[in-house]
Amino acid sequence: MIYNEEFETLPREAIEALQLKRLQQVVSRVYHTVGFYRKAFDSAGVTPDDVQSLDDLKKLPFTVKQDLRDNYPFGLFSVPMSNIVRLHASSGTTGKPTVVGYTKRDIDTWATLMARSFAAAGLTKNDVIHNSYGYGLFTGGLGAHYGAEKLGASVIPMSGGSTKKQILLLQDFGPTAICCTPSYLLFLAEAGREMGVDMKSLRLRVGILGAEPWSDRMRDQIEKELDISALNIYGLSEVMGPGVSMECIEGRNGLHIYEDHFIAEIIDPKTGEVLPYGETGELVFTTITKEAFPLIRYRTKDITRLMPEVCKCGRTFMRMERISGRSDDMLIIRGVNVFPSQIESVIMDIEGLEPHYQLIVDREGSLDTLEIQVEVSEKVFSDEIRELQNLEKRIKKDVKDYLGVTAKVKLVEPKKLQRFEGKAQRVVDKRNI
Ligand code: DLL
Repeated sequence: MIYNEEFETLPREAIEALQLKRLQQVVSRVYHTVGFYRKAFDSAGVTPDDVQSLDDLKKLPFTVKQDLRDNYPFGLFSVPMSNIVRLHASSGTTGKPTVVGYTKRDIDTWATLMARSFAAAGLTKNDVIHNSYGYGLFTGGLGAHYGAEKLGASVIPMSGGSTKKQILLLQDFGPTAICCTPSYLLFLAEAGREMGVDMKSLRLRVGILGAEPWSDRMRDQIEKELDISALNIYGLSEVMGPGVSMECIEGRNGLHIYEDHFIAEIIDPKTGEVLPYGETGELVFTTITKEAFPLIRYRTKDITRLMPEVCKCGRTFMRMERISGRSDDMLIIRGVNVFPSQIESVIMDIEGLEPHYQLIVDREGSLDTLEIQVEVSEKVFSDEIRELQNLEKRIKKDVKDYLGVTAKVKLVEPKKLQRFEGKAQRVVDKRNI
């Protein structure tokens, strides 16, 4: 079902006309209400009147995470605090969190976009949605919650953690959909099996999974272990939270960007130049309807490409490909660039390995080194040493052949590596420790 048929199936020209009108409004508003933008536009020599076409967007300066930090906590809000009804924050790895604010209308827009996302996953008011995204400052929990309610579905506000209880409710409440990170769903599947639960016999039909990079191979594994359809949802707190884009169950290939609310661009992360449709680069978003915290040309650091071909589901919004990584997650091992998700794809193609891995980056002399730690299945673990050595060799060879990187490989016994309730941390960087 298409939740907002009148918007989600607009012809291309109508989408672009709507985007331009909304872009002009937001650019003028931030120029007059947010000191940071006025200064940034002035020093770039542009005024709101210079935006006469969508192409003119590229005249505007970028906004980056550091700008949010410099204006911590509320400096980029464009409405008085009395109009803010909700705050969220993302912790990040260093320093102060990034704070975002919402007006009443922003919360309603967000709920609508999440309801759209659930509908794109084939869900209706008759579904029961088990929400294991964390509730709190993280946008996952409340974002999915409001969307599920807006759709009219029954929502189970489970949040993360309490794994045994999660399994119990999955059995007893019979949810038809689950929201969590893909890595946590695999962990739940494993925990369920240990409790003697047949995870395939649950009523679950679909997973709305995101908040971290994951590969198509990981999707296959999840679908196999739980007998569900595993769909990809994307978003970031700065832009709104989950529900900036979502894969549809009909296409299952690329995520529809909600273009009536966000304008996406792909740029070369090194030069900042806008790349032609279809090329891979850094995703940049401009929000065109947000009231409290509009963002102009925000550099996400997420790497993907836009897919202009029309999807078979009938939605006309442009799709983005599954995120392959973040520009700041990219590893450079002896000059070769690799993303953790590429390593994930290679190792998950090899029989006998579990979808639990960690990448240890270190330095020997002046060279960076990579060690792949990956769990083997119970069955392989009980094999002879020689078999394990062969498996190690195979991983090394495949990683070298496909990615051009020489890595050390360490096979780890089942269930040895850390599990995560939220976003998985795949890379341990020992170089700066
Ligand atoms: O992770 C919002 C969210 C919650 C999205 C629940 C989906 C589901 P942040 O904590 O601000 O917000 O982190 C945003 O997470 O820039 C990406 O690097 C990454 N990310 C989010 N969704 C995906 C995805 C939420 N589907 C950052 N695939 C983003 C890959 C994702 N990476």
